[in-house]
Amino acid sequence: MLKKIQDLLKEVENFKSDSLDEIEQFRIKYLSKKGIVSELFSEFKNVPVEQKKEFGQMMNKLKTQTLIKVNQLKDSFTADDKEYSELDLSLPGSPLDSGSRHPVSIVKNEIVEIFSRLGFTVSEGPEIEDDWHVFSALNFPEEHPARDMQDTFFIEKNPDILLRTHTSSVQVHEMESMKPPIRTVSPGRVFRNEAISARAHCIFHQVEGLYIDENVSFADLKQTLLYFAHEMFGENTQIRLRPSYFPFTEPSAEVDVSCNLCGGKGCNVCKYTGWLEILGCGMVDPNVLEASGIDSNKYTGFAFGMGVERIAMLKYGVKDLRLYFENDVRFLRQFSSAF
Ligand code: 2U9
Repeated sequence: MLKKIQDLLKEVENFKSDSLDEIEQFRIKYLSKKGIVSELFSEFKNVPVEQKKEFGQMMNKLKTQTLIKVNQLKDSFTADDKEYSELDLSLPGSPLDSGSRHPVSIVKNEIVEIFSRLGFTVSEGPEIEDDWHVFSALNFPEEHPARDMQDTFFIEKNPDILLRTHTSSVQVHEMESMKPPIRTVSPGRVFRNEAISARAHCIFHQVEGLYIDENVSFADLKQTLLYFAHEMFGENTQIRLRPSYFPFTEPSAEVDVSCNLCGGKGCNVCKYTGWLEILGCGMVDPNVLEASGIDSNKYTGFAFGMGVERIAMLKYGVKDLRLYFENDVRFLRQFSSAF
């Protein structure tokens, strides 16, 4: 009996195969319920007492050596071979969940890209600001409602520190540290103390632009904005400027683009006016230039500002601003872009 086990151990040791089928047959021959190892174990009762110990040890050796051999031979196959042998090719593939940019980032990047083609640099700055950079340097009078707690988030312990309400503050830093010509856009997050609704949110994104040099005119502003409208909404887009008021620009205007859904005829998106408001703009008030140390007799400038969510709503036909902040992947995965 012991001699038989010795022979089987040799047979196991010498077994070689590069066929998965053959290896499986070998495993069944030795290790299955009715295989050689089980059959021999069932002989245990017939083994003389003085040989039982050695028989048990050799049988255990035979069993483990066979298992090791089978596993070694199976492991020697490449991952690909194994995959093919174990893969059910009739199963549907698992979907690849690739990420995509947030629609607000896509539109922000597109706006920045359009102005960079006109030579605008990109400037960024802090979201927590002081009163000077958000209000005083921008010609906001002391009693202006934006300075009110109802409209702006102030830091409780120091009313001079607040969350910026616009990215114009970044451009004040730029004017303080750079000499004209200055031609820059400032994208970023801004904060206003507003009740959240489909049309308003307490956090949103802006891109503001500033161009200061000698002889910068309102005509330069109009042509820059027309270029932007063509690039963003298509070359048949028209713009119109309506007089407005901002503390930091004089004269000031609000800018509409022709509604490209109805071609200007009127629809429910443009509320039957044929026009959609996209941004505000104007010539930088001389007080603003002087507050940052720029000679308003030598230099003039134009500025503009737009809400990114609003532009994205117009571009994608999104009806509710809150969708941008809910992070629902069913909404987010609808957007893809080169930007
Ligand atoms: C400096 C001086 C002037 C930036 C400007 C607007 C007009 C404007 C709004 C559009 C929608 C803000 O997001 S919104 O609520 N902005 O109408 N912004 S001019 O003027 C500046 C900027 C920087 C130094």
